[in-house]
Amino acid sequence: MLWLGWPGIHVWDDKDKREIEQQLRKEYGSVPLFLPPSDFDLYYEGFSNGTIWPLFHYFPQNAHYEAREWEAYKEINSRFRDKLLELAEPGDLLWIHDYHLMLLPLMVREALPEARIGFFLHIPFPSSELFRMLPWREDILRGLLGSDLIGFHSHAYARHFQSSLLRLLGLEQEFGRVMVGDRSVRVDTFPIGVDVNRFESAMGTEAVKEELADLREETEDRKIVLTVDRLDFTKGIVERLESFDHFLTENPDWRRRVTLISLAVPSRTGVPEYQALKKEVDEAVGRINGRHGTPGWVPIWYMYRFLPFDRLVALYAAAEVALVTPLRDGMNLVAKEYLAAHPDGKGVLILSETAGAAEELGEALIINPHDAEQISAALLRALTMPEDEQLARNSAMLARLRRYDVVRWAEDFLGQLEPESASEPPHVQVRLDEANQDLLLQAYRSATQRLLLLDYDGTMVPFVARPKDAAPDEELINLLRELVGDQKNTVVIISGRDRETLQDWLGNTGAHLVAEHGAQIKRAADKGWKLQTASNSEGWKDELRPLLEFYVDRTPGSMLEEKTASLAWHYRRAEPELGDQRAKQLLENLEGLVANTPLVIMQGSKVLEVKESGIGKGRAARLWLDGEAVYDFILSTGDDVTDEEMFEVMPDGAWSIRVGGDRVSAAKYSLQTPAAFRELLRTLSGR
Ligand code: GDG
Repeated sequence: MLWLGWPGIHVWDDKDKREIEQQLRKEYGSVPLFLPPSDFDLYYEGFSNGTIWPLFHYFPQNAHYEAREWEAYKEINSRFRDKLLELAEPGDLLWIHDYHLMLLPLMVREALPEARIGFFLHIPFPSSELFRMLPWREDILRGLLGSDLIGFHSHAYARHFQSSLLRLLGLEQEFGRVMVGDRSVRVDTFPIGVDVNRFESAMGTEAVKEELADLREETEDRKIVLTVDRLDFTKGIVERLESFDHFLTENPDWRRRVTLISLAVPSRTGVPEYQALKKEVDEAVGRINGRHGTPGWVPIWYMYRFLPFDRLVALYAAAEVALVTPLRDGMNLVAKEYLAAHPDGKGVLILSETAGAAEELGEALIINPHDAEQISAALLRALTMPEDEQLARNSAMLARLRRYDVVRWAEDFLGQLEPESASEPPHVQVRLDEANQDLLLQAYRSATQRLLLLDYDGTMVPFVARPKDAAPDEELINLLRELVGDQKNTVVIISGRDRETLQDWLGNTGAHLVAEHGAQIKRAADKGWKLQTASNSEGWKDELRPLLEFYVDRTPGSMLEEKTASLAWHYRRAEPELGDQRAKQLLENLEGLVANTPLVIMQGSKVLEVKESGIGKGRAARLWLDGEAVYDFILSTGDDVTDEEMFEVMPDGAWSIRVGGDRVSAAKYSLQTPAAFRELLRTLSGR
């Protein structure tokens, strides 16, 4: 394993650089990347910590958007790429960490298309409504999508990320995967753990025992409430001090019996906002100590510095209560470390609901960090909590922390990144890779009677926002004509579209046309269409139409399509989540109405369709399969559930291909995109 990172200092002298390089390599197996100081500030304090950090922590008012800083961010990311390209060897797994390097995955992907790249974000990913404020939002998303696996601490962050992909790039996810061209990117959650063993074993050392004894003596028999953070506006330090103030005011009997030890580690001290925050915290501490302190009792012990590990562990161990109240936090390791430093299960953790850790540590006293009243009540409850309740709460959390510690976390992520263990969704098809395409081509060439059953939308052409914009291009028309022109071929275009559109768009290819999922068929030799429905009654449409229209009205962007034997409600252009929600409701409504009627409901890709039963692509395909001709090569292709009926009736030996990535399907093979299928059509037509 090799670490690559900025070494934390600027070095000008080449000899010094070499020396640092050698030492880091030898002692830590790490490689420093020295960065130009001018760009560095724009990159680090500028874009990373002045734009991304506040925006991703729900402080948009603190975020600024400077083109210069963005340029520096790109520049530094590309320096990381260059260094990585020097170091990486074929077969290496590359794991990129955090918000400073969000463009790096794509940069590396472009240079090393076959690389295995993982990315982990240590901070929250905000709601898409906040994320979209960023002027360079698409670049950031595309940068991240260069990865094979993107990890977040919590399910909520993964959801926000996926929602941004959907809303800003129109990319949908399926089984936690997103298709980017013909690559699939996985999005998953890996809540980071702590090194539990390190804390447990530190507890037994002399150094920690001594520290602990000193602390006990200094605090006498007072109870200790501990807070530990980097001094940052996301940590809610001032709000927390004020809650403690409120607690002392409300509970005067606790004066002299409790001490708040507040450890704040200096951070980003060159940035004016952080200097202002430091002043605010200093003043709050002074004010509260002035208000409540008495001779011999200082309510808040405030330390503004970095402590050695032993002293930190002793503080954790001594504290009866840990007060962890960030306004936003990716995970928050302090909460977990506090528990790890209490292997006997004693102690009470008060934890903010807006820390990622709250998703896992549900047995803690969970509070809203803006609610002084609630924090004050939680403090009282924590200080008076019976020991058996403490043990019950903590043992459940400790067991989880021991199981999913930081080593498991890293192994889990890297394991998922390994190509062989990337778990596939169930029952997916075999990819129609080059070798399989060669086999298909051989079978095609050696056949004398071929049947080609081709779906249109999502198979031969990609989906577009408005269905009427999906007309075939000239190349497709020519390809189809060439295929139809081959005496050995029977070409059937089998679609859910209405007759007029199919006739208009594809009538001149000479192919047989099947419209409305098989309700209407026009053989190439015939002049007109033939209706396939059993009953000619259309009375049911008048009954259902008002309901569908109601859904059109309450779902902006959706529309109603009326065909001879069906009514279809399309919601591709609706707001995605609203569309899905309304589709579920409509489905429920319709199910009640069509029970015991000859009608069935079909769920396609962003469409709900009611049609007469007995109509379907499977039955339509049968008309050819069961006809007089004996085919020695059969190809059927489609992309959505309406095509499944067709795949299901395919005889052994037929080539069935589902276009559009991996999904549960009766088709044998999959191709990722309509473009890949187009390429196959070209090969078949001999181009
Ligand atoms: C990110 C995310 C996410 C603190 N003071 C001292 C000291 N510390 C150590 C603690 C703990 C760490 O610093 C702080 O933990 P955070 O969880 O706040 O993490 P960050 O590194 O700031 O940042 C965060 C984390 O990544 C992991 O993914 O949890 O949400 O912002 O380990 O022990 N250590 C010593 N002396 C101190 O005075 N020795």
